[in-house]
Amino acid sequence: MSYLSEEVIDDLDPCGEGDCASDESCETCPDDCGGCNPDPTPPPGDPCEGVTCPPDGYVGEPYCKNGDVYQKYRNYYCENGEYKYSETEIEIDDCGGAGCENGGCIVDPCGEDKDGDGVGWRCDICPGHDDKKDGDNDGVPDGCDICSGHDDKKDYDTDGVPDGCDECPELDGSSGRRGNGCPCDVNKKHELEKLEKELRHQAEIKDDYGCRLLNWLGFGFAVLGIALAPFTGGTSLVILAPSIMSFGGAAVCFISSEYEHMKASELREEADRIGGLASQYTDGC
Ligand SMILES: [Ca+2]
Ligand SMILES: [Ca+2]
Ligand SMILES: [Ca+2]
Ligand SMILES: [Ca+2]
Repeated sequence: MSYLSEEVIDDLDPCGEGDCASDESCETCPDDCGGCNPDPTPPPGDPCEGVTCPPDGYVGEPYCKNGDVYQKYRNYYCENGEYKYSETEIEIDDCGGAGCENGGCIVDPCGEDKDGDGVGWRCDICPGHDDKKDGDNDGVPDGCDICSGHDDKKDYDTDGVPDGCDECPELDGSSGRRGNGCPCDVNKKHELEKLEKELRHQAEIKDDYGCRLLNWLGFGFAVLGIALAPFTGGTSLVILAPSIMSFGGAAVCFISSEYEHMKASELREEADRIGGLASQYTDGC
């Protein structure tokens, strides 16, 4: 704090004594403080003023690096009136371990492996199960085996039930409801059973001596009738017809011409085959 009045200070530090006091300036006391400078030189203009840099952005093609995808990013700036740029490397795609190829992540065409068996979901043979486990080695993974322990690809009657599990391996069971590979056709079953019965009946006739005799007699009379026909004007055939019917064609001893040529043993074999076929048709469907 000053205890002196301004007048006293002025007196002590008058302008012109050679010392530029704090209350003096180039304007108030050029003698002590020197003349004021002329107008200062205006600062130079900004050289970057008016310079327009291109927009920042990615340049060049993406490329692979460390298994991921990178691309250069260019930042523009102005220096001394000229635009310049710096480039940085930016990871634009994380390939997540799948690897990078030709500037892009390697994409598995099979897609993501959702069940963890090493096969992408689009290529899974058996989604939700391990495709590599195939105990019966038929190419169908255990989890999707239709007929475990057998070759699913063997399906003789192509009804979708593999031979190994098809109770009717030679009959298309796609119409059946039990899924056992057997068809559902009651009419067919009855038709076959009827045929089997007829075959066994015909075999019995063939074995029956009495019937054989009757049939031979009937045949003999028929031949005789035909032989006499020219002499009797055909009337003998008419006369003999009832006899032929009563002997050869009589009731239980009539052999259908359809089975005439077959032996009794052959008829029984055929009956067995037809019977087996009939038993394969599902009943009560
Ligand atoms: Ca899989
Ligand atoms: Ca299998
Ligand atoms: Ca089958
Ligand atoms: Ca079948």
